[in-house]
Amino acid sequence: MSVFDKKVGVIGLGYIGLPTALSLAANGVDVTGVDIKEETVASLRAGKVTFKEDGLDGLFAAAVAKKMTFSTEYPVADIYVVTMPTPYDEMTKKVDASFIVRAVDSVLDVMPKGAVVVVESTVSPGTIDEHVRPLFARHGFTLGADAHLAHAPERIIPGNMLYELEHNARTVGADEPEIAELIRELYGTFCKGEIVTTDIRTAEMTKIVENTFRSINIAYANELAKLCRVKGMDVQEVIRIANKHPRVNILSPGPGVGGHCISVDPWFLVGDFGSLAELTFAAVSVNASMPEFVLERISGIKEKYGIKDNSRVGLYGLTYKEDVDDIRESPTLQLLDCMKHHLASGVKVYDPFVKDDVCDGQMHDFDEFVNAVDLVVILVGHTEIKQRMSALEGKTVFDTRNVCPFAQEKL
Ligand code: SAJ
Repeated sequence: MSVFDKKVGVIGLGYIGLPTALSLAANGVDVTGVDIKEETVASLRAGKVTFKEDGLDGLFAAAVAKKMTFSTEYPVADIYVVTMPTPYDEMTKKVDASFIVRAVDSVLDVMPKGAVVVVESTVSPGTIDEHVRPLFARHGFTLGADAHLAHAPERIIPGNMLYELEHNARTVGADEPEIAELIRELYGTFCKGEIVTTDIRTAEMTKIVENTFRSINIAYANELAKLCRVKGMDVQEVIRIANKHPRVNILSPGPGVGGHCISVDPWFLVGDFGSLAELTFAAVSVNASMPEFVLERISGIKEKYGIKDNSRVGLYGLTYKEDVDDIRESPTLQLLDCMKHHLASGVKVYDPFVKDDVCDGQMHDFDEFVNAVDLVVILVGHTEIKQRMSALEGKTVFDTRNVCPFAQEKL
């Protein structure tokens, strides 16, 4: 039997689950997308995708033209792909597996014998053994006999998700080689990249390692920004030149690290391995210190340019990075938090992607925002600001993203 004869349930229709479900369906797999949020399912049933991403509307149309349904109920299926969020516990820094556990529990309530559960969510190494595996026995299943388990962590980057979904290499971890093959075939319906198979624990670890590697690289860039500031050097120029070396590739400094991956996953290593994860801890600490560093810079710049009132300071950008509408763990929100602690609130905030009011001082019109302030702090390099940069001429600009050619102040 091929995967085209199987029924697939994708559990959780968020940033990862929705594009994955749609890609499977658009390529001929019989998919039911499940989300417990009624408004998500209602919106998708009404033909409206739930977040912005290049190409998502087209993929949605291609999927619903084939075998794609949406439901709040867990279906009877042959393969379940679980794409639930995995936050970390603020106190212990360990992964919070409760969303996955609840989802797999609900799957096991309806799952027929012989089905496969694929955890796609990012988890720290050992999470599946500790939290997911025991659930099967509790529901009367024997793994490797009448139920199967796999881990296929996603790798797609918001902003370029659909391209990466199709072209990135992937990892599939499973206990049994034939299950690894089946899941490789499933992802192979839309993924043209190499699909590597391994065991579950290695798959868990590689995903965390990938995001930690990026976090450490960004932390190095951020540390360099601080060092260069002390010596009055331009960090961008230093990195640009250093990166001409064939074996050097330093990422860009910024106002902090946000999103639900790079800012979260490295903490799992810190939570699980303590002082053994010394370098990782140093890196996440440097990244976490950036909003405070930006706040100090803003104070200095206000003094230098005689800007007395915070209400004349405008923060451009609220999302965690450019051209996405996701504000989770966003550096701007972290900065606003720091400002509150320092009783330095009152600033204006604008982001073209954030239509709801999510913070004090938020404005919804670009021109009104620019006209209302003297100092513009660019915190996100959206295409919008790059295209409308001339509107900032005559203002004091503090550019934390290296997008404004005439900024008086840089990171
Ligand atoms: N950032 C910098 N400097 C840089 C690059 C990024 O400050 O040079 C900041 C961004 O502005 C943002 C944060 O880091 O605030 C994270 O953004 P990102 O673009 O680095 O990564 P994510 O979180 O959007 O996606 C990452 C990707 N992981 C890697 O590149 C190793 C993606 O492939 C993963 O699928 C995703 O995490 C995930 O879901 O785990």
